[in-house]
Amino acid sequence: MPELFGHTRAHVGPRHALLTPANHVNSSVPGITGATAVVLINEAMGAKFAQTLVTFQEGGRAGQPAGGTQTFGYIMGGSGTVAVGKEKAKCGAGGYFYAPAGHAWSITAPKAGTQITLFQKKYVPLAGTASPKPIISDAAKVKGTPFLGDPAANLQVLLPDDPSFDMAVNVFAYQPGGHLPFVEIHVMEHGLVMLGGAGVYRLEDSWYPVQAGDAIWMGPYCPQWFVAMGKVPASYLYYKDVNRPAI
Ligand code: UGY
Ligand code: MN
Repeated sequence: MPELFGHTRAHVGPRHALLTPANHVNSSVPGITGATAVVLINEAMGAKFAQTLVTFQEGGRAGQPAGGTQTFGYIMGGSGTVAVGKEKAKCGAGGYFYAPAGHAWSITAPKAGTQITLFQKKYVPLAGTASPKPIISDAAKVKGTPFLGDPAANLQVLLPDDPSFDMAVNVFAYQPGGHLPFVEIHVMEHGLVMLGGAGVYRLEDSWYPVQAGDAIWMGPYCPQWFVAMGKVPASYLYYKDVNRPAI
């Protein structure tokens, strides 16, 4: 029981953070009813996006009217009806949606216990490029590729690789012992949630044991590396900002 006597695996610093399910505290968020919402990452932490975990009771609802914010939602478990603009579909675990800025979205009729991770960011338009279109899809339909040729690290890119998008969301799955090939240091931020398995995440100069349900913020230039440990594959869902000028 690591939380006994005030211990925690969590850490919150200026360039990275780890939050575990044992640290969760609910917030009341406009547009979310009949559900708990935990704002894991947002501007108050130093990030330029928000990552929120929503857990529905029966009859719960989440949604937002059209505005300047874009929303990506991923169903971690359970099911519900997703609507983005005029599109509507029933989605189960692995289902996801993307609501561009200017499009309302909602999740209704959730099975009790359904959990969704939301990544939200103010959209930055790119001159001469049209805005992205709404998407409702399923990760099971997205083919993965070995990351930099390594079959032990499989990457699924859930949003189109297209300059109109200023955010990417991917699923990374590692065989036991699979790891990032080198310590990455880059300008892009990440928001991440462990979907399954376990491993060790290096963030700056600290190494953290992590497991399903843990959430991580990596700010710009946060040195990062991951190795999957244990006897089952490990996977995580993660956000990153992309496709915009350096200055
Ligand atoms: O897309 C990425 O930057 C990815 N390789 N980073 C990560 O998994 N921490
Ligand atoms: Mn990275």
